Amino acid sequence: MKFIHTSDWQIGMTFPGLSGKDPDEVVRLKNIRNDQMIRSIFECAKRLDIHLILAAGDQFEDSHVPDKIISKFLSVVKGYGDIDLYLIPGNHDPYNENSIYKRDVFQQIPANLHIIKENQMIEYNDEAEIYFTVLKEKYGSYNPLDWIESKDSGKLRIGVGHGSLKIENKYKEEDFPIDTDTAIKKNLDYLALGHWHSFLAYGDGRTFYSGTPEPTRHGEKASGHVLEVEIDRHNVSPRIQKHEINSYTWIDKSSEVYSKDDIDLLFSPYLTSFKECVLKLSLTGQLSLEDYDYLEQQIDGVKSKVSFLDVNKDNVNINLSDDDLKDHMPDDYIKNVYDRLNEIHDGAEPCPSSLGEEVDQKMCALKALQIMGQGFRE
Ligand SMILES: [Mn+2]
Repeated sequence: MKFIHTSDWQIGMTFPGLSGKDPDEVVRLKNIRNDQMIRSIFECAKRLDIHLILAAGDQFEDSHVPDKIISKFLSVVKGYGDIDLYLIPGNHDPYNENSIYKRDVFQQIPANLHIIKENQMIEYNDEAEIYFTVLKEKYGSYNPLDWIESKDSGKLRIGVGHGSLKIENKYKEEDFPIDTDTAIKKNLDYLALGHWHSFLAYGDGRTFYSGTPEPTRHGEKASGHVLEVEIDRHNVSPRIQKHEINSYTWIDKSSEVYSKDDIDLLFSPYLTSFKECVLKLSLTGQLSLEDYDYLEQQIDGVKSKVSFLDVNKDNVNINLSDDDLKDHMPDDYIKNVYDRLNEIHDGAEPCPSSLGEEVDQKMCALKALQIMGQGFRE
């Protein structure tokens, strides 16, 4: 038996963190999630000749997703009539009285879309028993898969659920904690989980998070794909293959810059037509006046190559040379201040005591040096 395991589509996400950015790019990012991402998942299934997709919750961001976006979703699903999509409500789209799935727009749905509204087992093609688990609220401190019986009929046994595996430091008590031995205790050959946005293969070899097919933020280390799952028969380990779906890459990188070479090395991957990228750079280091100007030029160059760019260069110090100081300020006074600040920053010289003990002296000196450097650039 073969199927696709996916979860956390979060259709209708609004990305408040990107407010203030280029509105056209924000619209593009949202549209890809609401349309292209869904098509890509079905196209992937079609290419692999798979006719079953199991979506493990949080297909929609919340119950306020506009009808227009839902209609689009329904028409995309309808376009792949020979591929069945079974979805369970997660904590973002729970099946409660205000559920998105109770809206009028969901009254008429394509025949290949199966929205599970109660915990239930469904026999699939006489070869598998699939246990679908439904969340009815946003938070819960119980294992949502507890209801599954562990009886053995000889058929493949698959669980679909939404919540947090009880791995130490990785879950919260109100986040639908799932005991790590659930798959084994319930005699499941495969447990398809949703809620965590990065891929995870648990050590039992049968419990998996697919992760979101399209990243939602920085820090999702292993998102952007769906899982192709193949199981020969009951009590035989599943074989898993990841397939890439994502359009956008979210990169959050910290880097040190001390020279033009460092700057070139840092920016070169993004200057060669690196589209659909949400790039965040945090820079530290020290640059000459000339190299700092070069850094700014390179940042401007990358801006037009990626979708979104955030560069924090507050911690890049401008290192003024003796010539810089001489050219701009023949008076020794500024040079003496500059040398003194450098000594404080390097720890060779104590800071004037009037600043008090609470003050981070090195940081103050660095800040002052940066202000001086900036002053020289203007
Ligand atoms: Mn969730």
